[in-house]
Amino acid sequence: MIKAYIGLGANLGDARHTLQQAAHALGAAPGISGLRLSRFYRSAPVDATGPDYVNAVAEIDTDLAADALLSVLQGIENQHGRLRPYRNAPRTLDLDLLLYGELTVDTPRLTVPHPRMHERAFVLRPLEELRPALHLRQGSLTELLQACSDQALEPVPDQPET
Ligand code: PH2
Ligand code: MG
Ligand code: MG
Repeated sequence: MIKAYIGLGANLGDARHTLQQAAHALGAAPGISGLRLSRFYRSAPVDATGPDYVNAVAEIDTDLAADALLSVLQGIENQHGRLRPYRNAPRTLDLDLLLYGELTVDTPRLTVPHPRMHERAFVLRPLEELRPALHLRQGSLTELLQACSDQALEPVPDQPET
């Protein structure tokens, strides 16, 4: 079993609802178990335009190969109407494979660890909730978060019961 971390993001449509549904679909997919989900955060777009994002990170246990896991993520993105008109375009759902155990992958289809995760507060902050003592190649989460403290990010308040 491998522990993997998935970044979830959306900035079109009902982003919170989409992230909830995506997390549920991920946890229920064959070959995936033990899902733990961070809180949801509202974040200003980084290297991108459009509305604010809702972001979160999920930890899973999986016996899928990294490539097969990526296909599961893309399948869930497509179920939520993900289009790819241009790089970093606003999106209904983005599921990024951040970490796959200790493995490094560098193929045309997949780069793991995710090449930009260490400089993005919207990944590091929710990841820190799940794995506070984690170190990336570039440093500890605490150090890396300090370096991107200029990126606006706030927890989404809990949805009131209706
Ligand atoms: N994703 C991007 C580019 N910029 N900014 C925020 N705040 N959240 C994201 O998920 C995000 C982004 C490309 O995937
Ligand atoms: Mg992304
Ligand atoms: Mg992506």
